[in-house]
Amino acid sequence: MIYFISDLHLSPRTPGAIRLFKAFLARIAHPDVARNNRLYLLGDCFETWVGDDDMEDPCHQEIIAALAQASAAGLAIHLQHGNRDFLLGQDFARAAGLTLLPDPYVLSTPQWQFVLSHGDALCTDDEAYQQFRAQTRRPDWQAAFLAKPLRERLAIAAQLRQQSEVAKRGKSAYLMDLNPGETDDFLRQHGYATFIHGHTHQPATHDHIVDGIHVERWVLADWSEDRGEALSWDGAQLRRESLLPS
Ligand code: LP5
Ligand code: MN
Repeated sequence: MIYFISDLHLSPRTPGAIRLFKAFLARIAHPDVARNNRLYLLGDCFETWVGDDDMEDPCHQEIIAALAQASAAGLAIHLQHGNRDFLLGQDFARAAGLTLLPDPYVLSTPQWQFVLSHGDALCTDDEAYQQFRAQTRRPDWQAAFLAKPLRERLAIAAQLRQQSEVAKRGKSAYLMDLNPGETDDFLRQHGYATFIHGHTHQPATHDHIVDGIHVERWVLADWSEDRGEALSWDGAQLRRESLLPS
């Protein structure tokens, strides 16, 4: 099975979501099945990530240990960056036993082709966000940010989160969604592969007709304290699965 999840937004303030995630990992990385499974994390696994030197945080330790254990059991784990955790780096990847993927990433399986992305890059109507995104993805900006003391980076991230919540109140749902024309171009550029993404927190399955070809777009749900969601591919079908506390 191949599993896709995104937008877990894990932090010390989400003990319920962390429990759901650990239970999910333990199930799909059970020694009887781990080697037959694969996990794709499509961004915003963490509420924020300010640099790999923040791995000492006990909450981060707990999540990294769970990922490393699942990986050691034979589960292949792949991760894309989200807009909140784009600073996850190779030190984190090594510690968690996973590989970092580019965004977008084309996943070819013997039966089907998928294109995976966090999704934020296609929200082009949200100009304020795209400007912020372009700036904060620049290597010189990131180097300057990472050179600041950890405490200061944590404070900046907390401030940015607050500013983001305030900014979103003034934005319409349409503005924060993927731009339809950009999405069609994206599907064309990626061979009309089935598109799986997160970010918008608007779970749905959309049908696009691009150049007369039917293309599906599966939007993953974000997680909360008492519910997660995984999408699974068994070689024939995509299925949504609710993850609930045991
Ligand atoms: O995340 P979410 O769902 O709330 O909203 C996103 C967009 N917001 C963001 C910001 C993140 O929430 C917080 C980022 C924390 C990162 C930690 C590392 C910091 C590194 C920085 C330096 C390398 O992504 C939101 C979208 C929404 O998705 C829907 O798509 O609308 O966009 C915004 O809120 C952006 C605002 O509109 C503009 C913000 C201007 C802030 C300017 C400050 C610049 C100075 C930066 C100082 C480091
Ligand atoms: Mn996001």
